[in-house]
Amino acid sequence: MNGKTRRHFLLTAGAGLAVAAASGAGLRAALAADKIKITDSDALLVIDVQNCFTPGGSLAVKEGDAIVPLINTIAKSFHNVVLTQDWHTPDHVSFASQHEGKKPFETIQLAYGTQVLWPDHCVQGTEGAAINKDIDIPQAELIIRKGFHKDVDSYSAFLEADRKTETGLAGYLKGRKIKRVFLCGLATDFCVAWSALDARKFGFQAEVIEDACRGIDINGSIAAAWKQMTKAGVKRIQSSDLALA
Ligand code: VGL
Ligand code: ZN
Repeated sequence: MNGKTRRHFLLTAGAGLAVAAASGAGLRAALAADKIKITDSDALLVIDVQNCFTPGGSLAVKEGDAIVPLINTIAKSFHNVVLTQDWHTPDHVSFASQHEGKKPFETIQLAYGTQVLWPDHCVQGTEGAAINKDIDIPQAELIIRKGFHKDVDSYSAFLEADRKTETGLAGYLKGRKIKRVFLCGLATDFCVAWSALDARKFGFQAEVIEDACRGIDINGSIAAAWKQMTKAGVKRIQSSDLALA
């Protein structure tokens, strides 16, 4: 082998080794090393996966039920899981039916700011407010209900729409030494986004699992929500970014 041929042989052999190392078990290990590992100081927040928000419900989110199997799979890797339930009085201020001449998806001004008006949904104790029957997360340790004050809405699982009244979730998570929350559920542009933004406000790391959420999308509200979340330091991830059990 002359010098030139030998150098060519070494380069070729070297490239072959690199390919071998990057395939099969080696590749799987290399990719797994990059994935997000879930620990006991993490919690999964499963936001509002309720009958009213899934197809057939009064405020149905497109494909709202399609995320249920994925949420169940993701939840298996978490020790700490909190579910939320939108939980309104029958005469709730966020219902268009309570405002003469107003239709769903119009807005009104309330003392705490602009309120979108919705079809009646998630009324306390009704079938529409129940968690989707296919959600299978037996280890879930807390169900936090929100929006139960007649005159105040609460998209956020942390803070009501007056931006003052706490639901108690931040205190609970701090008491449990949780540092980071992962969010999934409904709807990306309302309850998921507001909860993720408030998680940051209360000092938690927050990561939204995009493919485990679905949105309502009123006049570009999904894109606007992502923009706001990114600005606030909320990470936008996919379920494939997680090191799942
Ligand atoms: C929600 C609108 C009204 C949500 C709740 O869960 O995103 N959206 N109430
Ligand atoms: Zn609501």
